[in-house]
Amino acid sequence: MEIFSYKHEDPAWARVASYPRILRYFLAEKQLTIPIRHVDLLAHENLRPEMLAFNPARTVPCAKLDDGRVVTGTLPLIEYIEECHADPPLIGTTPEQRAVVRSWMRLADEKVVSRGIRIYKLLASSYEGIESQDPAVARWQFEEVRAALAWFDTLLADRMFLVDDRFSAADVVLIGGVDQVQTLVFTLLARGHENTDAFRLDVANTWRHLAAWAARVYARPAYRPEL
Ligand SMILES: N[C@@H](CCC(=O)N[C@@H](CS)C(=O)NCC(=O)O)C(=O)O
Repeated sequence: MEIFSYKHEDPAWARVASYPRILRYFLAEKQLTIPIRHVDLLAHENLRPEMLAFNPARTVPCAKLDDGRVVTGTLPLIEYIEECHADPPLIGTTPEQRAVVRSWMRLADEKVVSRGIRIYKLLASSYEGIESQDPAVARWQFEEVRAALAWFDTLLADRMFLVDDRFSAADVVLIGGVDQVQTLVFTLLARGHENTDAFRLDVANTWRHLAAWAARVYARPAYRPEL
């Protein structure tokens, strides 16, 4: 398998592309080294005809399987890698564990990660002419993210990690989202916006339980801010 993905050289900006970073963190937790071919999103390499023919969904990360077919979408890719490399198990060892972890992976993605990326696409100059852009819609999505983080904060009041007090791929997905949504303000600053306060989030000083959970993830040997 060959993975196609993207990483900005500046770690602060690397956090903005949360899906590629989630996959890098997942691989680090699995202690796996799989070749990653760089796709330069800023140069729109993903939109080139040969890339679109291979990956019509156009997003990264994606992977070319040994049989030549493409797997696209971070969650399906993580699930595939877990199936190929069972140890250490990050999704689960029983059908029930896997079902529960997958449902929390999906919730973290839907409520935080995908919204964070949507906000970025609504605002970033690199998506001009590619995605519809609207700061008002971004602002509304941002409030949805804020509500989702408050929801996760309440849930995490009495658990160590998202599922069964055991670190799992669901935590990998959520931390990628939590890191990303706190960097959205860079996007606005880069575009010369002066009033960036509307997009500022400070998890550590806002949501006690979410912050304590994040600190537990940050303390894991495989986690590195510069991932
Ligand atoms: N649903 C996809 C979304 C991935 C995504 O939006 N990736 C961004 C980078 S973080 C991307 O490839 N953007 C390029 C584009 O949309 O043209 C997933 O789960 O992987």
